[in-house]
Amino acid sequence: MTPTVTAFERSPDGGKGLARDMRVRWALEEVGQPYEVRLLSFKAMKEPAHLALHPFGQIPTYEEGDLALFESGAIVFHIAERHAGLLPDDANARARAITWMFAALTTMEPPIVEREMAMILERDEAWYEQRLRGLEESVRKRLGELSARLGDAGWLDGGFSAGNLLMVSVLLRLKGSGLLEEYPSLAAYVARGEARPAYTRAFAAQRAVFTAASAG
Ligand code: GTB
Repeated sequence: MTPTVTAFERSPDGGKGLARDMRVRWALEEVGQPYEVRLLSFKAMKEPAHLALHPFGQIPTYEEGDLALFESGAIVFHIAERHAGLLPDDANARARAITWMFAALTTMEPPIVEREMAMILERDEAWYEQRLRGLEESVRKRLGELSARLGDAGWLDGGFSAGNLLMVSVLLRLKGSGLLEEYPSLAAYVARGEARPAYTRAFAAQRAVFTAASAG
């Protein structure tokens, strides 16, 4: 059964692939599972039909037969469990890959998002510069720790996995900020993710939505 993913009809990121449908598209491309996309306006995301799928009125959601999921991490985990390629067979290696999924979403992503939100919402506050410096230090701390763990390996904990897919997806939000670039091994790690054919296909698909919306 072909799953359906929801995505922004017009992504505020201008087609940079930063919205969270991108990680789901990437996971589906990695495992070779075709999918359909239902595009939603901000208004439609808050209407009953979508709220029945997503209690918080957000994207992405994932529908497959009578299964409906929300939360990008849970969706990527579901895809990784149902298909070969994103989680190792060895039970311990699999548990470690899942640990990296949680690390990406609960340790790395929050300070990155907090910094982004401050840059959008708090820019006019008198204390903005000081707060921004503090938030950047929080992000640097995590990047330094992650960089130390990655060392000169290609991927976290062995081969490419759902943990690496989510970690690269999260770090991509920092691309061009200067912060990621302070850690060359992490910048190279992100570039390795972006170079994967599955990533390229997923990126092109979400970019095509933005291009079509801009033309229309
Ligand atoms: N924890 C949830 C998950 O992982 O699935 C979070 C889902 C979420 O934040 N969805 C966002 C959304 O639907 C889109 S991805 N927002 C609309 C709303 O809440 O009303 C977050 C996002 C949005 C825009 C950019 N951007 O423009 O760069 C990047 C990321």
